[in-house]
Amino acid sequence: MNIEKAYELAKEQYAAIGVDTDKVLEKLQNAVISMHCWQGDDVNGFLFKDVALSGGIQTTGNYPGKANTPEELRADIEKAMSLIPGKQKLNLHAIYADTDEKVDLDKLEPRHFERWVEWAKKMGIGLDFNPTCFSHPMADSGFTISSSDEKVRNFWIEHCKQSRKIAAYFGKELGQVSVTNFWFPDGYKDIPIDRESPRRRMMTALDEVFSVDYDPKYTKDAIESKVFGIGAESYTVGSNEFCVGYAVSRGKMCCLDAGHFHPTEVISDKIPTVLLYTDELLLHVSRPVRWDSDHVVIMDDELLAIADSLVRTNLLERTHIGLDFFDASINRIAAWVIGTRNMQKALLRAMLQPIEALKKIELDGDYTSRLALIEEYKTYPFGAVWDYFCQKNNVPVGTDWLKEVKKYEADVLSKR
Ligand code: RNT
Ligand code: ZN
Repeated sequence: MNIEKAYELAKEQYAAIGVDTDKVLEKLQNAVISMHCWQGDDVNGFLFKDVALSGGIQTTGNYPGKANTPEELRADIEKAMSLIPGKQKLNLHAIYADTDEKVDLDKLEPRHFERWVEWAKKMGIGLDFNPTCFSHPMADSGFTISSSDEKVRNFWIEHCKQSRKIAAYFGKELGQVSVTNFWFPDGYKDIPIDRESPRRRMMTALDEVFSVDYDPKYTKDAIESKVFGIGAESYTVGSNEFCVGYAVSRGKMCCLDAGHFHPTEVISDKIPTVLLYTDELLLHVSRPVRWDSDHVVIMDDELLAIADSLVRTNLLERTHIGLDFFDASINRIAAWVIGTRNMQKALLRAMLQPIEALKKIELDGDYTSRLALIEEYKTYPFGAVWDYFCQKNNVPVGTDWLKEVKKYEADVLSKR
C-alpha cells in the first residue's frame, strides 16, 4: 500500500474543509502521553515480595510473561515504546523502586530510583510519579492518610512527602516536570456515622504533605477522586467534591480518572469545567466496564469525546494525559500499545475537525449543520493520516506492530 499517496489524497480532502493535516501532525507529535508502568506487571512492583493488591483495585488474568524485575519491565516498556509514534513519558509508582536496599515506603529516597532516571535519560523521556498508598500492611484498615490512628496517618504522610521529593528529583534530572499523583483508597464498606472527620483528617494531612515547596518546574501535584472501590462501597473519603474543593483551594491539579464516576457520568464533560478553576489537569484515561475495571483503552465514544474536549477548546497544553489500565489476560505489551495508540488516534481525529468553522455554526444557532457535518466528518480518511504519522515516526503501520509483539513474546516473554 502506498502510504504517501493515501496521505496526499486525505490531505486534499481535509484541506477542502479548511484543515491543514501537516500542521495537525506537528501538533500530534508534541502531545505527550504518560504510559503507566503498572500495566507491565499487574501492579505488583518490586519493593515487596508476595503482597496482595489492595485498595479495591484488581487485576484479573494470568497471561504468561509478566515482568518480574526492573530490567524486564524496562525492556518491555522499550519494546512497547518502539511500536508507538509520537512522544511518551513513563509514570512510575513508588513500589517500583529499583534498589538492593530493604526500605519501607516512608523511607524512600531519590537514590532508590537512580536506575530509573539513568534509563529515562537514555530513552530521552520524562518520568511521572505516584505514592503507593495500598498493598501494604499499614493500609489494611482501609484507611491511609485519613486514618484516625496517628501512627498510620503519619506513616502515609511521610510516604507522600518522600514521593514529592522523588518527583522533584525526576523533574530536575530530566529537565521536564514530573507530576505526582495522590490517590487514596480510604473509605468504608458500610454506612458511616461520621462523614466529615475522615475528610477533615485527609485535608489536614494533605496540607502537611504539601507544606514543603518545590519548584513547579520540577514537580506539580494532582489529587485523584473516586466514587467507590471494592471494600469501600458506601463511603470514599477522597470523593469528587473533596478533591475538586481541595485542588481549587490549594492551587493543585485534579486527576480525573475515567472509571471513577457514576456509570453515566463522563470525564469528557468535566475536563473543560474543572479547568475553569484550576490551571492544569491530570487525566487517567481508562475504560470502566460496568465498574472501575481498568480495561485497556479502546477507541470508543468516550475516548473520542475526551479528545474532543481537549482539542476543541485548546486544553491540551494545560492537561497531562496519563493512562491507567491493567489487563493481565492479554499480552501486556500489546495492552500498552493498543491503549496508547488509541489515545493518540482519538487526539488526531479531534484535531482533524474544522473546529473554528464548527464553533461559528454553533454560535449562529445552526444546529442542523452542526449535526450533519460532524456525522459526515466521521468517515473522512483519518486512517490515512494516522498511517502516515506512524511511518513518519518510524514505527509499524497498521497491524504490523502485532507481529513484533508476537515475536518478542516467543523470543523473550515465553522464556520468563
Ligand atoms: C485506582 C486509581 C489509581 C490506580 C493506580 C495504580 O482506582 O485509579 O490511579 O489505578 O494508582
Ligand atoms: Zn487512576
